[in-house]
Amino acid sequence: MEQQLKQLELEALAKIEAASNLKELNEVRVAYLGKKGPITDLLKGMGKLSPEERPKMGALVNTVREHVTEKLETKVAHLEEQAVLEQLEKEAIDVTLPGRPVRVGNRHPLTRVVEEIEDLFLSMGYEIAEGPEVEKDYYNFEALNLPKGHPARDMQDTFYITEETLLRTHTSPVQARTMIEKKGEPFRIICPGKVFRRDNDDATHSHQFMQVEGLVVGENIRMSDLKGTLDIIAKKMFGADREIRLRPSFFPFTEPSVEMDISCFKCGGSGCNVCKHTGWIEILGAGMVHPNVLEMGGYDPKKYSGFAFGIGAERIAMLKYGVEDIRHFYTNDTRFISQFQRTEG
Ligand code: FA5
Repeated sequence: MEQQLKQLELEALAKIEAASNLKELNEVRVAYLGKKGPITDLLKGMGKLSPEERPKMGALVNTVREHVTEKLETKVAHLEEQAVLEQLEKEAIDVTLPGRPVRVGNRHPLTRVVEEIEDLFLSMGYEIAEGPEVEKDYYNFEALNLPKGHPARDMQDTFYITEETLLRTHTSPVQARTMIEKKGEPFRIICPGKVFRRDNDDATHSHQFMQVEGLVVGENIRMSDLKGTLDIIAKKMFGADREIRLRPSFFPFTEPSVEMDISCFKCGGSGCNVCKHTGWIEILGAGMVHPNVLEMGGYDPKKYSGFAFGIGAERIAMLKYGVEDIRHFYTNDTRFISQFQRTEG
């Protein structure tokens, strides 16, 4: 029996050695140490041995079982480690491979135009002002010399929330608000922001669009100051060789009022489809602040004067980037927006 046990141990150890995976090892475990295995059989046969032999054989069986178990466990640990190493090898990351490109967004062309205008005016000592998009009728119209029932209100119909509250039709209410806030002190501001009108949407009109308002109030502010400032805007936005032209116009809050054209940047003034063969393109409304508006804002029109302008940001962006339909700005089609990536300047 002792001989038989030694033989079994050698066999089992050899099979463990030869096993090349966990499945084979498990088969060896079941075959030799399992309930139906030869070692268990031997233990069962112990009853037939003489009482003197029994403890010796019992100890021997246990030693064999321990050897086999130990060897099995060592081999299992080895195979598991092997498996982890193989997996690591297989899944190794090649850090020298080029990375997957990350899609980087870019600024919307309208944001870019507004920021360009802001930078220009900040560099000239202007402050940036803000005002509410849901505005009082008083600031949007009345404080701008447009009392209730004034016919010029028809030019800017809007969305009313109540009789007295509306979506602002232009950024000009910020003129009235800033004058009250500044309490008679001279100032220079620009105010970019969203405005709303009950206009039908088409290629050049939208019910919501952006304006940038400008307002300077102080002593001795003259029409020539306005003209010089507008000239700087035109050259900054459309190139150093742009000429400007002021045409008489009408706004109830400025007197005199003008509309500014720039010489066509495409044809240089000789006439093309961009300028509708006139050589000039209209880009903004402006004028000297009306004395009534100054007075309502708390400034003495005999001492103070001022100029103001209102730029349509979409109009500038359309001209600058050659966009033929204003609706492209609002549909959030990334194919449109991503075209402006390379013009970053
Ligand atoms: C005004 O809104 C005046 N507040 C501008 C102003 C300010 C004049 C200060 C004097 C002093 P107007 O209604 O012309 O003016 O609009 C100004 C600009 O907004 C236009 O030149 C145009 O570029 C743009 N605009 C007007 N309506 C629309 C619209 N429906 N969609 C897109 N842009 C528009």
